[in-house]
Amino acid sequence: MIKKIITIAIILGISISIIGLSLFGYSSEEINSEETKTKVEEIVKADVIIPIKVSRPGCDIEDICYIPSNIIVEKGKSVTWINEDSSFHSVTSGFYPEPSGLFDSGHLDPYQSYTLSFDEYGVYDYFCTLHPWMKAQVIVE
Ligand SMILES: [Cu+2]
Repeated sequence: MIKKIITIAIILGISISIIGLSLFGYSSEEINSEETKTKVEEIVKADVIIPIKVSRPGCDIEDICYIPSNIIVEKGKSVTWINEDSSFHSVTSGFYPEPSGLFDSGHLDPYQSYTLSFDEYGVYDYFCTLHPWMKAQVIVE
């Protein structure tokens, strides 16, 4: 008889624990999703990406040293580049090795971005001062 009571008590205990755990689990999940909602994420919205591994020749074959390598923008709009590579790169107007002097980002650190607005129509060729094979264009329409 005592054994039966102990068994029932153990079963009851386990059931209560399971119910309690599931309730606790549910409520902590709720708190977590609230935290996620209030978390502020800072994302750089880039128009042109300098992808990984462009510091050695090869990206020029597929024209992917800057992605896209030809970006068309409306007059007055800006373009943002982001360096997603682990090496330094630049966004420098002109053709290697002669910068035209219109714009120059200087050496961009990994994950550094550079924004420029284009207020006049034209085709703007640019390149990377560190890697002669890296070249692309901004077309302002
Ligand atoms: Cu480069």
